[in-house]
Amino acid sequence: MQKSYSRLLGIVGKPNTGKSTFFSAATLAPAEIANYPFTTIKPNRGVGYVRTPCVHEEFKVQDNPVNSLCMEGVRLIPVEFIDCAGLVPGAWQGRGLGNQFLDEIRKADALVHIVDASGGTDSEGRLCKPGEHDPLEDVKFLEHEITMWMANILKRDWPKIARTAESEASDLLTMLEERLSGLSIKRSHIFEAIRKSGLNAEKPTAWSDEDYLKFVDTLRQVAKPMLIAANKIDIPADEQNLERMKKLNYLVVPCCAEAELALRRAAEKKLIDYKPGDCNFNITNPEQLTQSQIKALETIREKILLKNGSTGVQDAINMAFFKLLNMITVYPVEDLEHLADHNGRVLPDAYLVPYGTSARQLAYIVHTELGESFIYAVEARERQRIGEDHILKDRDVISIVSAKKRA
Ligand SMILES: Nc1nc2c(ncn2[C@@H]2O[C@H](COP(=O)(O)OP(=O)(O)OP(=O)(O)O)[C@@H](O)[C@H]2O)c(=O)[nH]1
Ligand SMILES: [Mg+2]
Repeated sequence: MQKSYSRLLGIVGKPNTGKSTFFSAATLAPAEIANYPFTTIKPNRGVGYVRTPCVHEEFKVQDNPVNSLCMEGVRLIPVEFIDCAGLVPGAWQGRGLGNQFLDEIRKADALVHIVDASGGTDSEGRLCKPGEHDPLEDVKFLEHEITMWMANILKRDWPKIARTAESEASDLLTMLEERLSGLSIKRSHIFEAIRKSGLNAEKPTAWSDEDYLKFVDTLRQVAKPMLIAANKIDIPADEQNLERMKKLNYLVVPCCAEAELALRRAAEKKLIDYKPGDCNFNITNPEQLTQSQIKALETIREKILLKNGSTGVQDAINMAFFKLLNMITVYPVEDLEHLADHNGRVLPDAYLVPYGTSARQLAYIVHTELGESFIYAVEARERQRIGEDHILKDRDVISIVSAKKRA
């Protein structure tokens, strides 16, 4: 069993855009939802799933999932979400629930920005006529708030860090790494941000205020990658909004969080057959539904699923893990013959790991002891022996042979 969830996804945006609705749809955890700003005051945390085709059909076996679920050939791997309080302009200076909100995203590895694509909420999240507010402004403002928040955290120590990096042996990367570790910012992120911003890491004292902000802004993009969930697509709006958002260089996923929540709740009560992310559903128990409930479900089918291919919620989650964070799925097994663990459970675990993970790193992820006593691994599809440095591929089934035991 994977003890800790591999990554945390932050659900962010201004108030009243549907963050808690998205969160609830993704996790089925209760969260307060209402059509006024600042409904969420304390962040909600919960577990949802990444969806991927399971390998059991390809290997022609029946599986017994342990750390994940398998529904009709779809493997659902748990991941953690945090639903943040809404953010208003000036939050980095403490406006609204500003600093509290920003503190919540410290631990997030990637962000889903829930934008009200209908333009029916103003910059503070108050209801207005659809189309009255330009959703592109929300994208710019959120980038600015997060960058300024990060810049502010580092600002006090920056002159000293820059001076020390130049005058002593201690390098800039190490000092920034220490200072920023509480924000889930890694050395590789800092390295990448310096490289991308084209600044001279040998002479940080020469960086202007503008250079410093450019570095922090780049660091935000690298360390807190973000995609846009263009929510409330059920409300008729200017179709150009989506196109204009895509030009901002983001992954943009059209969404109807409200529809996903309705479908997930109906599926939970076994009223419909629906897996998160499906393109359609079957009503299984019509006698338990009122006419108006059936009508509402049919409207979702017609206006959202048939039109857009899905509600977009699961697509946004999958894109966050597979595209923004570049993760893959791997299935470690002990018994290569039966693709089972030591209890005979077939394909028990599916792990989400970053692309670039080696066979030995996987062994360490499964268990420290297994990593330490690693000898070699076998890839089940080709039945090929692989060495410790072998880089794993998506949907690999891997048996690890160690000096102590197999896994
Ligand atoms: N039409 C439509 N309304 C939605 C959708 N998603 C959420 N809403 C509505 O938008 C309003 C705000 O939803 P919440 O989920 O509470 O929004 P929030 O972003 O968490 O708001 P705060 O916690 O106040 O920041 C509620 O009335 C929801 O029912 C959607 O896809 N379509
Ligand atoms: Mg909320």
